[in-house]
Amino acid sequence: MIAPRHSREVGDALRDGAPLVALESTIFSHLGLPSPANAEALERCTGVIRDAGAVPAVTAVLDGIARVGLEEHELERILGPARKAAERDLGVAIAQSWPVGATTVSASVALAAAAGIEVFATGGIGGVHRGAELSGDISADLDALAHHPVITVCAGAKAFLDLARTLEYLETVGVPVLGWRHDWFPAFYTRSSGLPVAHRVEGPDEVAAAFRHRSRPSSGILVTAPIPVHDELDAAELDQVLADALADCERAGIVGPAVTPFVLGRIAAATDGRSVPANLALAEHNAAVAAEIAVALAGG
Ligand code: PSU
Ligand code: MN
Repeated sequence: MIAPRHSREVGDALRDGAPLVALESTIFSHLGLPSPANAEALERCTGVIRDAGAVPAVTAVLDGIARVGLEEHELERILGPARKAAERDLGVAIAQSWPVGATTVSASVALAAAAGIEVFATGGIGGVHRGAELSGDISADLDALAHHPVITVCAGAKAFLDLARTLEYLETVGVPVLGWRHDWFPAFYTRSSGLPVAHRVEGPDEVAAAFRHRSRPSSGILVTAPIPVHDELDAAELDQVLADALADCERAGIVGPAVTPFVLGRIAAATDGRSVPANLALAEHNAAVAAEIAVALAGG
């Protein structure tokens, strides 16, 4: 069993029952965002969690040790080169003493659960890939949401995935999808994918209550918070960018865990960095929503 090491601050918060929000590290590494936007994203996400009265807990593997909460001077290590670590890779990253393992959503919810943290914020989750009926490519994020008692707050998933099948998968494995003051599953850069979410919620108390009364103690909940209105990008323009990125991926013969970082890189390049402010805004917004939920959970 994995027993992550806490930072001093996270250990204190856990002992005191103070609100905590876990964060992944892939989004802040070169695999998720270009520099220096990745550092800004980390600063804004941790800052907004603190402003709301909660404690941020960045997950990672550093020098072969699984971590929940990093000390201030360690944060810069996740901004540089890192190896992508999904949940199944955690044991290997420890066994092989990886210098920097950047945790994905699946690894982060696993570490959060192991530490006893119930709320996690990210940008977008992985999902069922387009063409998965042939490739079988379904992100381990979805299985992890179903198997760890953690509330994940995201801005939906990027539309290079098959969002309809992603929602079907979540229904099958029993993960409730709660739209944060919104009726539609968001598509990351845009507020609505055109696909309805199972339920709409109006605030943190409703999410906290739905979590407390879930039927399976070991499973999680997905909260989808759309990108703020003034940060939303143009859907038609994005469709072309996503189609080109997927075609490049196929031509390059990229498969497996390399697919998502490759496609993310092509999208960033094709939008000439214009997608980056939107990405930062939604990540910060999700962290703020997660902190509100963590505060509600701690107070109830
Ligand atoms: N989608 C994004 N940005 C990201 C990721 C996904 O818009 O940074 C990262 C997250 O860490 C997510 C992972 O958990 O990619 C999913 O990878 P895969 O599709 O290989 O499961
Ligand atoms: Mn995959």
